[in-house]
Amino acid sequence: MKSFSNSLTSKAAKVALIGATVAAGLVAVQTPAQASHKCAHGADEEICFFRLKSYGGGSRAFYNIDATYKNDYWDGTSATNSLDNSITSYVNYDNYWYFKECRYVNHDSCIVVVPPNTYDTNLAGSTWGDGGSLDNSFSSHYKYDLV
Ligand SMILES: [Ca+2]
Ligand SMILES: [Ca+2]
Repeated sequence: MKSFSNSLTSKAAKVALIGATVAAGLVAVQTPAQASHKCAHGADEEICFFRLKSYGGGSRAFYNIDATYKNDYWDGTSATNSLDNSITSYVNYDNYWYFKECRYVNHDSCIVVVPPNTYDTNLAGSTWGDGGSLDNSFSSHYKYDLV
């Protein structure tokens, strides 16, 4: 009886181990290296960010929610110059979706609402609630509709 019991315990342990491995694999799949793509400058369903005012410097766009700009790079060409804390202008080309910009990564302090078909040519002209400039401060964003 003792060996039978040990056998069951061993099987249960193996199943638990496999479950943990599968769970770890799913987490890895859900965190892509970067979610951004080349800005199409007018494509529907995307928000396009720019490094300098008036849509200057590098650009980069998103279709979906993004938890950190630290792994998104201007024009996808540099592995050292990320969008994090370096966005100065933007255009939301989508006709339906709202974006909400966050001051920090992982959707912390998301205050700036970007309605469909809106833009800002120079974020240096706007501030967060505490007076800090919006310029070079965006770090992540949500995407949502009003329903
Ligand atoms: Ca990202
Ligand atoms: Ca920031």
